[in-house]
Amino acid sequence: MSDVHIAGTGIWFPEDIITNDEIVSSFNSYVDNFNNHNKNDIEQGNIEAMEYSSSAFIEKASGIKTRHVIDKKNILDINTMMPRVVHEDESRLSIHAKAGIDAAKKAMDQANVGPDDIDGVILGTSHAARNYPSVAIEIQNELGIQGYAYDMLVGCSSTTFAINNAYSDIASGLANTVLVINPEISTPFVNYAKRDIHFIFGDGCVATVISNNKKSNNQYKILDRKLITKFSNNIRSDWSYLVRAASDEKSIEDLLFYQNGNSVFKEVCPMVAEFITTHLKDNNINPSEVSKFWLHQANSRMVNLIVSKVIGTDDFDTSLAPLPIEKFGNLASAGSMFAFNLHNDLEKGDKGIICSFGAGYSVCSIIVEKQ
Ligand code: CO8
Repeated sequence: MSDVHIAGTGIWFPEDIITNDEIVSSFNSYVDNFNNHNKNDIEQGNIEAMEYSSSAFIEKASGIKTRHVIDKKNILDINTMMPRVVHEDESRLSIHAKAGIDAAKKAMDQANVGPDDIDGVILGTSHAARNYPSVAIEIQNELGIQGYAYDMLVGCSSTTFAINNAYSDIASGLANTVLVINPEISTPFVNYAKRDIHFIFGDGCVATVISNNKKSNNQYKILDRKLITKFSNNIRSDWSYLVRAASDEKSIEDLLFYQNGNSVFKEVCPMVAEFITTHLKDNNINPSEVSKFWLHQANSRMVNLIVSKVIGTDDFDTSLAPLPIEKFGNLASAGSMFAFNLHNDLEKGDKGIICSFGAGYSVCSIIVEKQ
């Protein structure tokens, strides 16, 4: 079998930026409104008063300083508290396709491939913009790519699981080059009135060309992949086509993203640290030989804790585990490959590890070597 490479990557993110102070100021105005409006009920003990959020908490707990979003104005407006979009329909490109095409073109340029070189398109995301037709097929059509295309959903591991599928397709002889696209437009699904969630997510998209052809000057050979899933209710989204037919009462807010962040933190960190350690050991790679850890960007403390467990010390240079979360927030499954795209200046022969973790739970690590 010929070697399979990451041949190029590209990212897209919206121009609008929200700082912690801005998101906190909006949230706290909502809290004032809520508490004033419900003053009597709060005093009588029927309703709990809402508490303020704080920039200091957000930066300390998550590492996030800013996030790029599709619609700053409406997210910060306490009368909307969500971005405004239009319904998907056949008159225009879908929001995921627009982001995906932009990132895909950059990845194809970097990989030095054109539409004729690509045999398949795999789109992985945490939230489908619609049920069908597949957005991957829409992008395939726009870019003039032949072959096959499909969408897949694996929460925060959608990107790495999609890269894994691309690898398998190439290794099995089904394809030579596959374009993987991961749009994560998360902000429409964030409850901006929830104190423990309102600051976490940003919008963005990453695309990756996986290939057995050697056309790129910046290739990373995929040495090995490892995947695991373990069921957990700690990160959930219950929104689906079944909502229309459900006979029990739930509000839209009940169906949005929710999590038990503290349990996720406690359960996932040791799980991922052990997973990466075992994966490296299985490949006879000492953790000290890893030049870069491109990890899922859920929380900077999680990234640093996982890396310190794997390498056996918390005394390491911050460049070892890049943290685009500081600027972009949590980009759901796109985070690890955003980190890769922005920080992949390794020397020939250097090794690195890409690892996602999140809803499911789902974990995937990919060991790569710079060519
Ligand atoms: N401001 C001030 N104080 C706050 C705030 C706030 N905004 N929020 C909570 N607090 C308070 C709490 O009330 C609590 O107070 P007390 O001690 O009095 O009870 C205190 O701060 C500590 O709260 P926590 O224990 O909850 O705080 P943590 O230190 O655990 O930090 C985090 C919270 C940042 C959420 C952290 O737990 C975390 O990042 N956990 C990991 C979560 C994670 O990795 N989730 C994965 C999600 S992404 C994914 O899998 C894909 C989903 C698909 C995308 C969805 C898009 C919508």
